Parts: sequence; C-alpha cells; structure tokens
Amino acid sequence: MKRSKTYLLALAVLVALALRALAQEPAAPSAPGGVHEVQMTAKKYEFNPNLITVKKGEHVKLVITALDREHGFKLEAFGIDQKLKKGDPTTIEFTADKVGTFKFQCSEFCGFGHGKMKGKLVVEE
Ligand SMILES: [Cu+2]
Repeated sequence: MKRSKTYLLALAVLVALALRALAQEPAAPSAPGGVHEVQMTAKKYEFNPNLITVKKGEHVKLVITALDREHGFKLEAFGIDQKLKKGDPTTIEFTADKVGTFKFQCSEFCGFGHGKMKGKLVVEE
C-alpha cells in the first residue's frame, strides 16, 4: 500500500513538471515582429559587420554608412538594391520572413576589389 502511494506521488510530480515545461514553451520565440537594428559601414572593399544574424520574423533595420565613396547594398533574396551615399547613413528595412543564409554585396562599382565586397545574412528559426 505504501509503495503505491509513493509511486502516485512520484507520478504527480512528473506530471506537474511536464505541465510546467509545456506552459513555458510558447514564451521562447524572442519578440516576434521585434525590430533588429544593425549599424554598418561600407568602404573599399568591405562591409562591417559582414555577417549579420537575425531571427525569423524580425523586422531588420540596417543603417549603413559609406565611409570612403559611394557604394551599394544588394540583398537579392529580399529584393533590395540600395545606393549608399558617402557619409550619409542609409536605412534599409525588411522583414526576415524566411530562414537561410543569404549573400549581400556591393552593387556600385568601386574599384578592383569591388567583386569581393560582400557578406552574409543568416536568418535563424
Ligand atoms: Cu563596389
């Protein structure tokens, strides 16, 4: 008799723990629809940072300043191709609505290293 009581008690504790874990789960996705702002610079021949990681569903706001001359920011997967005027912060906004790794690159010919001026946007689940 005593054994089955202990067993029931253990079961009740397990059920309580499981319910608590389930109740906490929906809180996990960090701020759906939140704004993710990144300050960036562009110069011959690099973007800094050149690796941007965001979460799916976030509204991404890139504020990019071209330091040495005019450059461009092309993120084809999200239909973005924006000129970056020298010394003038340009804001580019989009919603990261798909998961994956997407390349971006300079879209304004800026010299012999232009073809290597690129980076990656990683959108995580
Ligand atoms: Cu360029």
